Amino acid sequence: MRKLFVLLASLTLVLSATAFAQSTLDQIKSRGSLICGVNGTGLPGFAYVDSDGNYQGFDVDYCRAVAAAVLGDATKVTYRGLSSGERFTALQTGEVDILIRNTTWTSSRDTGLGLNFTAPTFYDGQGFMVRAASGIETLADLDGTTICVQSGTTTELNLADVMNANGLDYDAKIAETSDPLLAAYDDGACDAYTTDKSGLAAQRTQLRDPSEHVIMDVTISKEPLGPSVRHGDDQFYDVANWVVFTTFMAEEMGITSANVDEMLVGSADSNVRRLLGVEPEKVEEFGLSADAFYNVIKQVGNYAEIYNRNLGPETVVNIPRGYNASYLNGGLHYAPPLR
Ligand SMILES: N[C@@H](CCC(=O)N[C@@H](CS)C(=O)NCC(=O)O)C(=O)O
Repeated sequence: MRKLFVLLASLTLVLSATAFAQSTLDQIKSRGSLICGVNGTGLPGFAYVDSDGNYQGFDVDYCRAVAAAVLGDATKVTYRGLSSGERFTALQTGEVDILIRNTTWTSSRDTGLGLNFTAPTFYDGQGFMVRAASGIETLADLDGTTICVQSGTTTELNLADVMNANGLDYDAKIAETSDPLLAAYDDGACDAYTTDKSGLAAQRTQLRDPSEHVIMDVTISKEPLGPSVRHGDDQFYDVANWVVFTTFMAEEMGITSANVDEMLVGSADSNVRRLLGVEPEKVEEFGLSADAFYNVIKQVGNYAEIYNRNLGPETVVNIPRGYNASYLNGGLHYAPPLR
């Protein structure tokens, strides 16, 4: 009996060690779904649950794109809604495979927190929202005001730096999640509300009367937002990074979800043929099937499609592309060669 117990215990150990040793990419494949950490409060345009109970948004589309590449099916995603404070622990402990949650790439998140960020999917910067009637226009006008700011974010740190550097006084009204802060701002408890400008555009739509509020023409930081994975997850990191590059490349090459099938059979351009897996080697080198990046474009689209669907002029958030244009149009998105 005792021997049987020891045998069972060692078997369990070996099995769990094997499970642990399995790379994230293999775990996703054997599980048949990607566990993606997204914004849990709901951020219009980026990650929110629609009236049918489905997750939607720009960040959500990148979860779907990674699932399309790894599993051949953009719907094979299990979403975990996370607050700012929860997000890094969720990734570190393996509760999620990847974090795609309006998260800024910073050095200490690379080093101390042990994350690896892919190329940014959205170049942002921190700004302020105020009541149009307040007359507040410049940073100096914020002297002596009360500012609503969320803890556990780069937002809180940048605000302190910039106000101190400019000798400006302020009272910070702080909360761990954004809902109560936004409500406090809407009720007049703060003169200004600060976060990433994309977050301002998204959250302004949730105020009682959005037209009474303006986003100031002031940007106090760089906030490159994008997906991140754990240190040591090199193969999955490469996959996630090149899924992002696939969306850039497809836009650069004029490949869309609508014409990708024509391109698949009709293109003589070897860059297109490699990306779509007609010449399979380069895609297969990632440990993916040859049609992995084709699936990203077919099922989710190129960067412009993803951007316009979620953040473009036809949407409630409507953020001009600015730095988020392709380098071909003067923006910062640029993919290295797939070869
Ligand atoms: N990009 C910044 C800020 C990210 C952030 O958490 N923004 C807020 C305001 S848009 C948010 O998502 N809040 C939702 C919540 O946690 O309640 C960071 O990575 O620290």
